[in-house]
Parts: sequence; C-alpha cells; structure tokens
Amino acid sequence: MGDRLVADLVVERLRSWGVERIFGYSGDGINAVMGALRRADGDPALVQARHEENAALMAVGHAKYTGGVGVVVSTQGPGAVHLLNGLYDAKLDHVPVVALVGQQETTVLGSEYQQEIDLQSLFKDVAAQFVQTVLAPEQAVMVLDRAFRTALATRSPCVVVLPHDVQQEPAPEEPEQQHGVVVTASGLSRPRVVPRDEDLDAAAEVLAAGERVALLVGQGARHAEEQVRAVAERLGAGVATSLLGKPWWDEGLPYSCGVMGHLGTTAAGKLYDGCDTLLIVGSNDPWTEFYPAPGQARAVQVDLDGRHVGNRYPIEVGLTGDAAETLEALLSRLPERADLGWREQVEGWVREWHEIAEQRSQAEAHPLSPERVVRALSGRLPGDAQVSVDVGSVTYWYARHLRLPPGVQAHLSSTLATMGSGLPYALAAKLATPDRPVVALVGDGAMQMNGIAELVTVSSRWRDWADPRFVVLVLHNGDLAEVSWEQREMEGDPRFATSQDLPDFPYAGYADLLGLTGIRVDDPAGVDDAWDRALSADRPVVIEAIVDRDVPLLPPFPAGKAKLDSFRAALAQEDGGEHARALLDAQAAQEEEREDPSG
Ligand SMILES: Cc1ncc(C[n+]2csc(CCOP(=O)(O)OP(=O)(O)O)c2C)c(N)n1
Ligand SMILES: [Mg+2]
Repeated sequence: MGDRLVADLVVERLRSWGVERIFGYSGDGINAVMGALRRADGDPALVQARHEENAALMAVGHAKYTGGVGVVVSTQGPGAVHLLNGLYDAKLDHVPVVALVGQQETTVLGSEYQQEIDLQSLFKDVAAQFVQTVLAPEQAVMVLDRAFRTALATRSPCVVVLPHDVQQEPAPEEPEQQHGVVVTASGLSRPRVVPRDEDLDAAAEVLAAGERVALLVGQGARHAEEQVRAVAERLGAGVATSLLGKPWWDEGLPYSCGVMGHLGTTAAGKLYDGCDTLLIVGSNDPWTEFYPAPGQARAVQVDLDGRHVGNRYPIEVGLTGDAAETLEALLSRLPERADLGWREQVEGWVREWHEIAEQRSQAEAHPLSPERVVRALSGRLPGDAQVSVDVGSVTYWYARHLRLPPGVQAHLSSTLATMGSGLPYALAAKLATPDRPVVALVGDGAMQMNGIAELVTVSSRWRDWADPRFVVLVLHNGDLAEVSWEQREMEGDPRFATSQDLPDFPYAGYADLLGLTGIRVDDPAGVDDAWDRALSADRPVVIEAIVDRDVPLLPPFPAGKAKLDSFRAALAQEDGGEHARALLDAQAAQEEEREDPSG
C-alpha cells in the first residue's frame, strides 16, 4: 500500500484505539483526513454535526454514556475555535476526549495566512494535559498514541493538530531503531489504585466515631453503588449526591436525600446542616456553601485522583483510590451502628422533601408547571432509556423530580454548565446504542442556541435507528428563566426583559416540518398523555410544553431562607411580579412549616 498517506495512518490508529465513531465537521484544513475516513468506509464512522461545538459536545456525551474516549474532528481556524466549549466541558467534568484539528500547511505558518490561528496557544489551557502539532510524518502515530493515553489516564481533552501538508505526506515506512525515532504502542493498562492500610485505619476511626454521618456521592462512584450502600448502611448515614453523581445512586432508598447544592433538595440541605461527619466519595462538587460549614464535620474523602482530595472541604483523612475497592476495604474496618436515631431523622427529612416536591408539581401555574411536566416522566422512563439534560431551570427539575430507574444513565454539562449540550449529548447516546430510547430535557433558550440545529441531524438519521424513540422535551417559557431568577436572587434586581425575553418559536410545528412528531401541551390534563404518546411513537417526538416562567428557583432550605428577602425585593420592582411572588411565598411556606424547631 505505497499510496497510504499520513492521514490513513491516523485513521488506522483510531481503529487500533477501538474508535468506532467520530464526530465532526469538514473543512479544507482537514480534508486529507476526511479522504482517509472515506477510504475507511465507515470504520470508524463519521457523524456530521451542524456545528463544531455540537460535535465536540457529542464527543463528550459519547465518553460519558459509553465510558470510552470521545473523538472529534474539525478544520483549522474557525472550526478549531468552535470546538472550545465542548472541550472545556470535557475538561471540567473530567472525561477523555481526543480532538483531531486541521491546520494550514507548515510552510505558511507565521505569515498571518488565511484561517491561520496559533492552535498551540488556542488549546493550551483546555488541553493542558496534551496538545501537540504533528510536524513530521514519523511523529503522527506517536502523537496520536500519546493523546489517547493522556486523555484516558488524566480523564481530560487532548488535542492533535494536523497541518494539511503533513496529512498528505506518504505514510512513512516502519522506522528503524535510531536516535530521534520513537516507536509507540496503542492501549492503556489501568492501575489498581488503593489507599495505604494506615490511611484506611485512620479513615475508619473518624467514620466510626461520628454520630451523624453524611455521604456525598459523585460520579467517581459510577462502579461502586453496592459498596456505597453497604458503607452508608453500616454507618446509619444519610446520602446525598452531586449533580454528576445522581445517576449512580438509587434515589428510591429511604435515606436518599437527593441532589445537593443550589439546585438540590431540602433533605440534602438538612443532612449537611446537621451532620457531624462527612464522607465524600468520588465528588469534586463546586457548591461549597452547601457543604457542612468548615469545622462542623470531621471528614474523609475517597477519590481516584489525588488532586481532588481535600479540594472542597478541610478533610481529616484523604484516601486516594478507586471508590469500590476503597470502600470495600473500609467496610471491613467499620463497626455496625447500634443507634439509628440519626438515620431516622434523615428519613424524616427525605419523606418531607418528597411531600414538598409533590406539592410543588401540583402548583397553580400558568398554564403548566415545569415541575409537573418533568415529574410526570418519573415512572414512565423505560428501564433501558438514556437521558440527557440541558442547562437551565430544567436542570433543577431533573435534579429534584426525576427518578431514574436503576441502570438508566443521565448526563449533562455539570461543571461548565454550557447551554445547548442536551441535543448533542442525546444524539451521542442514541448513536452509541440505537436500540435504546433516548429522552432529552431542554429549555427553549438552549433549543434556540443549539437544539434547533441538531434536530436537523435527528431528522436525517432516525430512520436508521433500531428503536426510533427519541423524545425531546422543550420547556417553552419564553424566558432565560434560570438567569432571570439569578438576577433576582444574586443582584436583588428585577428581571431585565431585554436580556431575558426569548423570541417565540413553534417547536412542535418545527418538528412536524422536519418529518418528526410535534406535541404541544398547555393543559395539565394533557401532560401524562403527551409522555405516553411520545414514548410509544414510531419516530422522534418533540414535546413542546408551554410552562410558567414564574415558577421560582428557590434554593433548598435552610440556605434558601436567606435568599427570600432578595427575591421579594426584586419581584416588588417588577410589573406583574405578583404571580411569581405568590408562587415563591407558597414554596417558602412549604419549607417553613417543616422547619426543625430546634434549628
Ligand atoms: C453557553 C451559555 N451561555 C449562557 C449561560 C447562562 N445561562 C445559564 S441558564 C440560562 C438560561 C437558559 O434558558 P432556557 O434554555 O430557556 O432554560 P430556562 O431556564 O428558561 O428553563 C443561561 C442564559 C450558560 N450557562 N451557557
Ligand atoms: Mg426558557
């Protein structure tokens, strides 16, 4: 095969890394790689997105749903710039992604050439673990191997820049051993990471001495649910999760307090407010003001990545190790708890929270409460579904109301919280397992940002899917509601209509236009039926739910109580603020009547 190019070598190497699918968008800077993908005849497959940002977000989604590496390909210049948000999403949520990015010919670099951007500088921060430009054909395989290995080993995005002329060079012969030649291999063997015995002993001592133990469970517990449960039960503890940890923990347990933080539950708020000991498992959750106060709780943290240990809370014992193995080792050192008084108190808070959540979903809203719409999906999600969630108020309703059946994964852009991730993630989930139904929960602002465009991708692909069910819930409130509530809460400002109003758009009608099914619902009585129809449809469905933007995003008590004045002062300045004020007062009353008199 004398006419193989460096580009073919790159594509072959993707195959040896087990890559079946890459996401991307074309451009002359990457055309030799596109040619090699054409010659590869679908192995790996190329998935064309509507925008490089969406392609990068698909790669992140792929990594999250499959546990493998997501791969994205783009051209130089503008294509490269478009990748950034997706790559930062990978960086901040710690998932492995490799980006193959075109570049102008090496012969013109430095001349302010057409579409010339200094890509090493552009990607320096996002791909801090590894960004390398391939300057010689002999370098290509080594750089690709290092990008994959580094992405996997550090759970981060890595970038390979491929100048156009280098892509087109003939593939080099197998190199001879000599100075200046490095021959590398694909593949990564993962280590077993377990803490030292003396650290486990010290951690067990702290945990056994605690009388009111709370757990914070993150995505690092992905393969450790059984062990987390065993430890929690041994300690008579209450459990809350980070947003990223939610899908890896059974929220149906009586001591499951739900998600912690600003968008979390009151049960989680009370758990951390009342505990004297904290065990963090695989979480680097940034909502530190919702942790126990520093000094309030003695704390132990388990994390595979030593850089995260002690990073959010002044812990006493840090355990660097795999969550499942570390908890297993801890368990054998922990005594059974005799007094379950704390556990019973926690279970009481959990019951109260479930009552509050149910009441809220029934609130009198105009015309629909978004909480009701999302809550109605609980119990309807098929056991083999996959869920994606966008950024906006829907993230709150997902965190507070959606009960995921065991094994159902849900993913979102948690730490970067970039709007427009819902549709790209959902597409990545669907393409990874086309025989499973997918549900995407998205706000209207996020739809207008990226979702509308990627529905076009859905419309071009769904006929190939073994299970064509792909349900997109759009919460149509005409508002960037999450931020409207933040304007009130954080600034004490009234909602600024010019920055917050969204232009109208017919989401259901648009779905119909694309040959999908659109269901518009604006009556509480139609909500259940809309879900049932969508989840049994013979094609993708957009449910356009007309929801009330005035439903408040009240942070959970006890912290949320301190925000009431700011909300009320802001609403008092708004024309027509009475409805939102009434809803806020009702929510506050639900919390206040359940406040702990001793607290
Ligand atoms: C790319 C990006 N731009 C801006 C923001 C700030 N932001 C967070 S939520 C939000 C509003 C989302 O609006 P929408 O999708 O309509 O959802 P809603 O909150 O109205 O339900 C905005 C603007 C962001 N997170 N990401
Ligand atoms: Mg909105």
